[in-house]
Amino acid sequence: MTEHTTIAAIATPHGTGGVSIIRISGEDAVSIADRVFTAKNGKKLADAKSHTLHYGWIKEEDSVIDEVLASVMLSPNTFTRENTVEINCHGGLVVTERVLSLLLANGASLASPGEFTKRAFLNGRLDLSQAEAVIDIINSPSNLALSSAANQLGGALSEDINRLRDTVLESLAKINANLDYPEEDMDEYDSSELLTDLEGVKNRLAELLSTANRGRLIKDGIDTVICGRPNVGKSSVLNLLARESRAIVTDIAGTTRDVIEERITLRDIVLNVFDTAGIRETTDKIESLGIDKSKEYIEKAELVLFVVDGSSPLSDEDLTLYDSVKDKNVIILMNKADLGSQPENTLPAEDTVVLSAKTGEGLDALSDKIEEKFRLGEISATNTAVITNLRHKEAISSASASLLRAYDALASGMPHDMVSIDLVDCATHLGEITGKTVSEEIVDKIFARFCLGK
Ligand SMILES: Nc1nc2c(ncn2[C@@H]2O[C@H](COP(=O)(O)OP(=O)(O)OP(=O)(O)O)[C@@H](O)[C@H]2O)c(=O)[nH]1
Ligand SMILES: [Mg+2]
Repeated sequence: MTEHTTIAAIATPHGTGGVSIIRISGEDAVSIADRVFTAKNGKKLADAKSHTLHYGWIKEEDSVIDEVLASVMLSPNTFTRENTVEINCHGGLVVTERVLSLLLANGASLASPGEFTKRAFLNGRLDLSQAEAVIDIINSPSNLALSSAANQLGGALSEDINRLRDTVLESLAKINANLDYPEEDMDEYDSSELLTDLEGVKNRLAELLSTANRGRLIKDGIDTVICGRPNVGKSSVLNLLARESRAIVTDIAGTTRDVIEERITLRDIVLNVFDTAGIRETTDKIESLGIDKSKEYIEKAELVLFVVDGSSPLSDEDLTLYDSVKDKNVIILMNKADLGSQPENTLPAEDTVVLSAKTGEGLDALSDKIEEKFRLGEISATNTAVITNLRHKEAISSASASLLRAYDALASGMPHDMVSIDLVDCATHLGEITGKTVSEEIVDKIFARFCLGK
């Protein structure tokens, strides 16, 4: 499956900066670079040792385009496992584009999005889940998401999956050996032994699946709706979380009409926060449309921050509203704590955080409460594989279903040959994660989501 073209692309973001990097990968990377690069010491890059850095100029005919550093990294010890040259030029839009077009005019092809990483995968440098981790590292919204992606790039998930797949394949091989040579006096691979082998796989798959929901929240964020009566300080809470004046705040009830969305990071928790219109009976047409929207968003929320004005006694409206959200994942924010002590109330204390949107008091307690509700602490503590990718979750879920079928059939005394097909399915689904058993179409889809130059 090795590609023979040599590809080039700008690896740094489109814009101006100190330095831009143009990456070239493929058999002819060094010779193409030599056509446009003149070293100060007059030597050719073709004569350079691997992993060396060279100072010189990119020239078009005899005119200098830029003063650059070129690094030469020879196959196989590179990211793509191919010969690679990286040109560090000055970080201007025009100069970077000029260097790239010069390389394209001298024999390189423009890389498609993700093509460097795709080559790393095709050449066996990374498996598919590690390649996917590369894009997750780039897109990590928080430290927690980053460490889980780095863990995956390091091979934590692949090792786990390979080990499970090997166990399934070994069990299959033993079953087949018994079926193929029943007359040979081989050790009978009995059902209880088979069940024990598969039980370990079954339990680990269940464990991995149980991390998937939290994994998704780490990566994509928790959809969070701030709701409550008008004027209790919902928009002020949004502004506190966003650390900027994102929403209009006034002392007039009914200030927020439309839903305001903001992605925020609280410690390591990513929240997709929606500030909504305060809910009350109203004859104002615009406000009432806003209230309908509030209710729609509450319906879809994964977390509801229910705000009340903690400086005054709760109203019947507060309590009715709380009743309508109490079956969701709710945290009650007793806001305006700076205005004085909290009157007694009947809302569940274990779900309550005392907060002041004005002073920021209570923000730590809110972070603690969210971590506790979504059990995010366990993930940062364990450092083992966490399923953050929907494709992986689906594959594990299918593998687990096939395995369970095989396991249950064996446990109920079915003959071994009846379960082979489910075990083959299980191994195939596990192989989809690491790319051992995956279609070219899926591989193409995965890499198409990458950015240019990666
Ligand atoms: N002292 C104090 N005042 C607050 C606090 N939070 C909000 N306020 C004030 O309460 C009033 C209403 O704040 P908003 O954030 O606009 O309230 P809201 O819930 O978004 O209101 P609507 O959009 O109308 O539903 C404003 O005058 C804020 O300054 C707080 O923690 N302490
Ligand atoms: Mg508001």
